[in-house]
Amino acid sequence: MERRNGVILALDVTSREEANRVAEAVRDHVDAIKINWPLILGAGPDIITEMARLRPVICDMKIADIPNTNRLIVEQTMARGAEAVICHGFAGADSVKACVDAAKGQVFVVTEMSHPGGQEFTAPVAEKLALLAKEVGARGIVAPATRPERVAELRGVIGDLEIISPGVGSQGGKASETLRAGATYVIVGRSIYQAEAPREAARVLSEEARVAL
Ligand code: OMP
Repeated sequence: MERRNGVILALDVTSREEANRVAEAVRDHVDAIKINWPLILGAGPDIITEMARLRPVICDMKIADIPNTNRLIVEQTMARGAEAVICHGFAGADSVKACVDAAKGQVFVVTEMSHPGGQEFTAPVAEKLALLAKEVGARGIVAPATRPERVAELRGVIGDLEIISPGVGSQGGKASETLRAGATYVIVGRSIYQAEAPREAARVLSEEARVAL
C-alpha cells in the first residue's frame, strides 16, 4: 500500500451493505481498510476479498495462539486477499514468527494498547513487544495515538519499521500529533464511519495527516 493520505479506516461496522456504503464513500481519502471481528462475523469472511477490491486490507484478528494455529489463521486470511494482519506479541516469538512466515512479513504486532486498560498489562512490556516485532521480521507495530509520547519512544526501539496508530478521534488522540510523534499511519474508525458525512470526515482527517507527514 502507498502512503498518500496517512489514514487507515477501521471499518468496524457489522453488515456488508454498511461496509460497502462507507468504504465506497471514503476510499479516495484512506490508504487502507482495517477489518476486525465485528465485520468478519457480521458479513462473513468473503468481506475481506470484497473490501480488498476497493483498498488494501489489513485484517485485525489480533491473533494470539500457538504457532500452528496462527499459521492456519494467517493462511486463510491472506488467501482471501488481505495485504497484512495484526497479531499480539504476548504469545511469544515463535507464535509471532509463525504469522510473519505465513504472511511473508506483512504483520503488525500490537504493543501498548490505546484504551485505558492498555496501561495495565501492555504498557510495561511494550518496548519488549516492539523489539520482538523487529527481531522476527514483522512489517511494523501498533502503538497508541492516545499517548503520542509512547509512539515516539516505541519509534526509538523499532527504527524504520512502520507504526500504525489507533485512538484518533473517539478515543481522544489527534492525527497530526500522532504522526509528528513518529507514526506512519493513523487508524480511525468511529470518527469516520459514524460521522454524518463519512467522506467529508475522512477528507478532513487526511488533510490534517498530509500536513503533518
Ligand atoms: P475507533 O476508536 O473507533 O477509531 O477504532 C479504533 C480501531 O483500532 C478499532 O478497530 C480497534 O479495535 C483498533 N485498535 C485500538 O483501538 N487500540 C489498540 O490498541 C489496537 C487496535 C488495533 O489493533 O487496531
